[in-house]
Amino acid sequence: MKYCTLFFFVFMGLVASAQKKAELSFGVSGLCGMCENRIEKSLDISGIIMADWNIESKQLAVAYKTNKIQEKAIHQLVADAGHDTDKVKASDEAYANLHECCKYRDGASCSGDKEPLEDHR
Ligand SMILES: [Cu+2]
Repeated sequence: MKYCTLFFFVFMGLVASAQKKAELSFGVSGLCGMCENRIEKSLDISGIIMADWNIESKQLAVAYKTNKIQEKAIHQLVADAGHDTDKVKASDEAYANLHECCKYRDGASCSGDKEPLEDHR
């Protein structure tokens, strides 16, 4: 009986830690499929359960574990990849690293999600 009680508490502990997750959605600047890959890849880390950027609405949906990462850090990761979020602006340096067609601040436009070949002629 004693062991049953112990297992019960261990089990409840696991359930509780597994439930420490949250979801959020915020705006992220970007243009094309390459941006989508870049944004989602920037959140391909431990603690992030799911990251999905919508190219039409420019909204990024994220599911994450609150004991591993904080909301602010998520914004920072995306900004570090060169994309402005609702709360954190990308540094000029990070922005400069973007592909030419992804420079959303300068009115760039992507032709679909293909990489333009005539770029560095
Ligand atoms: Cu792009």
